[in-house]
Amino acid sequence: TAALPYANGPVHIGHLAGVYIPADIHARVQRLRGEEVLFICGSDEHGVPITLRARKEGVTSQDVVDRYHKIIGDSFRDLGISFDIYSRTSNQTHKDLSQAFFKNLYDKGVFREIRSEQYFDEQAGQFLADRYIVGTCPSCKNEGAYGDQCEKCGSTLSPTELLNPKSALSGTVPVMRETINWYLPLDEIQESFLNEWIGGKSGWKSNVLGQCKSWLNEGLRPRAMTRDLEWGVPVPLEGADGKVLYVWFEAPIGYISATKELRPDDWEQWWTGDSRLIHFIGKDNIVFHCIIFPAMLHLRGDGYVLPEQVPANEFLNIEGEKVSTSRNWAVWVHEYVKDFPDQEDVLRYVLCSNAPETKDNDFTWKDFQARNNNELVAIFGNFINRVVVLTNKFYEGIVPNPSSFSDVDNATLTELKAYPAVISSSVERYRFREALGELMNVARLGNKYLADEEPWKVIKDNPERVQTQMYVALQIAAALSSLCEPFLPFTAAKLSRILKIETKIDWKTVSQTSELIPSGHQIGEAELLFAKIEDEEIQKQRDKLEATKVANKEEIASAQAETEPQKETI
Ligand code: B3M
Ligand code: ZN
Repeated sequence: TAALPYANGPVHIGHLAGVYIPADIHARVQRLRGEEVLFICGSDEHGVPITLRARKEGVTSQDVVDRYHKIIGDSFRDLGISFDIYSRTSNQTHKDLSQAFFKNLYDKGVFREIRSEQYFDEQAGQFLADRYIVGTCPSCKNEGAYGDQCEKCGSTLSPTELLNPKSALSGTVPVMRETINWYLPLDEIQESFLNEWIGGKSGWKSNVLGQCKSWLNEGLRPRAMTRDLEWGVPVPLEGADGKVLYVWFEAPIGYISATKELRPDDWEQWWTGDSRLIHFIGKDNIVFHCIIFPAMLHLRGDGYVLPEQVPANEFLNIEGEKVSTSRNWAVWVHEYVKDFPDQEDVLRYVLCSNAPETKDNDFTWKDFQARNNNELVAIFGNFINRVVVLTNKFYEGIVPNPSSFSDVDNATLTELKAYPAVISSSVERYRFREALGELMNVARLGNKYLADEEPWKVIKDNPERVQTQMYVALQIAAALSSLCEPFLPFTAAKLSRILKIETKIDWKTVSQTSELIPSGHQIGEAELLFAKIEDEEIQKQRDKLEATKVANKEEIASAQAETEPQKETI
């Protein structure tokens, strides 16, 4: 699964680098290795960020989610993210399944019904859950903290912990009003299950385990799984009018309901038995995927599998600054695909080489350009181009017959066969940058082979030897077309077209046979795989970012400017 993005705005490259590209590479590698894979995602269409956005724009929540569900879905498709389904949590299957899940736990007596005083906005006439309430963070004193979280210091909060609370709806100071909600007793579940279960996860990434352990060390508290809100999945209980399921209760169930939508007949098999459940997420979602959702699945029983791995990534900054969607300090995927047509793989490549796997990382347009020009063009593209041009020049595009293999030829072909295992092993350990480095080593292997063997010189005196050299080089090119597919799917397709290899070569074949493209096979004409990116294009993107700074400067300045009184007394 890949985290369900909130349908309250488009996706930016930080989302891609942290979640969707690693998840996609992982899914594609598993498929090429012959595993049965379902890669699940969809829009998260409930929750306060959505209603707040709708309110700000003066439209309905449904309008907001319809608009962004489409934009987000298109961005993923354009970038080649190979979900088996991209669903949404406002659909009926999801509503039914999440209500049934809640009812199941309710009937088991899992929830604690707690009557408590909650903030209520008298002007807006509603309770203020989560992000409807803003105030000062008790830990770091950030004045813009939300009722569920302080984004500055990362503390998880409940509304009553905020200092100087204010309604995000009307700006008024809320009053306390009594209400009933249903709580998951995480304190009990910690003792009976979570301590031991998380304690046994020695193979999880250290950033993930670190966060989990700090939660457990602090001691978990019961957490409300229902909210007094309009927008969401209604609580399926008598007398619970005006209450919906907490978005973090039902959104992860979205993974299951999307599976059901896709595979109505065998969806349960995917969630039980020996399935390997892997959640790709960003670091701000760790507690929900490592503590709350596993607790829900565990309490549900019925053989539901628990996550085997939650390879959460850190954040990607842009040009040295934190992404800010409100300040528009972001590179939006739907804008990138317009500005860089047919260069989806360049973005995939750069974001994977730079993925924030162990710490926050930085994206810069200069680095984007350098990685394209010095790596994709100069190493990968250059190798393929030489092979295809020489094959056309020497043999009219027909793969030659090899004569006898030298030691170097044999060593090269043997090395080539090891790559599926080498790359898979990095991917299995969630080291996508390392895996991509190994892919580039295949192209380097090809370049080195050609540079050492110099077929363009040898052709004069020993044309027979060149037949073997080009045969070997073509095997490397064919292997690359399969090995690059998880990382660079558009390039893989283009390369198979150039080499006229019809079917996808699976990784078993790559590691078992030395012949991926046979003698006598006709390849096509050379085509550039990657184009050089010029300074002007990069400057344009940097200017675009700078312009948002200027725009915000004006906004900040005008907000801070002294205002002339219109009248002395009103
Ligand atoms: N929508 C949060 C986020 O985008 C959330 C993920 C849900 S995964 C079940 O950060
Ligand atoms: Zn804080």
